[in-house]
Amino acid sequence: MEEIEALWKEVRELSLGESGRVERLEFPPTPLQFLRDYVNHNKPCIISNATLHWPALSSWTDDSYLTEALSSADISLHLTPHGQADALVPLDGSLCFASAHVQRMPFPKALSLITNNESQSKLVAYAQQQNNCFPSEYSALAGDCDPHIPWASEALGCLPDAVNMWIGNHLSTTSFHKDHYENLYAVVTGQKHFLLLPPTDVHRMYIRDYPSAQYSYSHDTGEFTLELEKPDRYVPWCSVDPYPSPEDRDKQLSSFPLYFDGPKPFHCTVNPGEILYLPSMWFHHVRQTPDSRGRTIAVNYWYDMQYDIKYAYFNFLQSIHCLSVKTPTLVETVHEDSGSDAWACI
Ligand SMILES: O=C(O)CCC(=O)C(=O)O
Repeated sequence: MEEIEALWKEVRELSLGESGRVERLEFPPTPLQFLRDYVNHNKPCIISNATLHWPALSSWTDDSYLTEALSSADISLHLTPHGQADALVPLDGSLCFASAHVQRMPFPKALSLITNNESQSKLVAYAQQQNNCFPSEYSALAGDCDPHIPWASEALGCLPDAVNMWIGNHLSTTSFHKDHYENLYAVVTGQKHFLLLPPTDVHRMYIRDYPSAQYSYSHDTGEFTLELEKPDRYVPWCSVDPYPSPEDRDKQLSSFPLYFDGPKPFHCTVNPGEILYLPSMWFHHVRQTPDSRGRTIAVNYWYDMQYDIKYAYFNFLQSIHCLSVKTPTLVETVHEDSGSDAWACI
């Protein structure tokens, strides 16, 4: 295990830096600079003044512009009781991987559900369809943003595989996960807060298989039900909640010491007009602060990643099963002078 902890340290010392901050570029890089300094190093950065020419930056702050442009568009809205779509939630005494109730509805109705801040409401709506929804469901807004990010497309040698729209409120949260894409994430209004961990920190995420479950929402009763998928299906998912509730805090800290006691995650806030380069395979957790109209809007561009030697190394690392060992007898047999939270690699 010491070798794996040394790896976390070394990638920070040699490449990512030890401050826990994500580098900010004042202006978009050239394709060469982007490729050489960030993509090749699998290193995130934030690019300021990246989208100032997009009409979206001014027009999407106006609800009536959006509802008129999309008056006849149906969009996919994700509904959950607490704002955590695709996340671990308790069911019958254990945790399951719960997917949101997804409903297609006219955009004006969807926007009013997203920005509905009634404190007694038990429903959190998040427009977060991830199937290249921007050019399809939101095609009326296509002229408000660039169809791709030119310096990124040139550096990566391709156009994006998918462009997605994200419209959420202060409760919308995305739990820790990773994607097999190079991600250019542009915030249009409101702010997004990311926690990031490099792929080399995979063992700190405690990825486990969870039974998959599905929320259903009844508009008549205003209640959600959550049921396990039939036939059973298991989803490998990160176990760590980096912002546990006060009641859950001690349990999280003691169950996931490698996350909570290890190097701090990279933390950044992405503002309107900025793009986060989120490299492929990085673990990310996302929260948001809405604008004065109660919503955060972002558009992201997923580019295919290179399945190269870094990918092969990562798969190898992930295949080494490290267990956080709590049983003193087992610890002693594996690593004589370890503390009570020692590790075994098998
Ligand atoms: O904005 C979010 O809530 C999540 C974004 C995300 O996970 C992604 O772009 O891969």
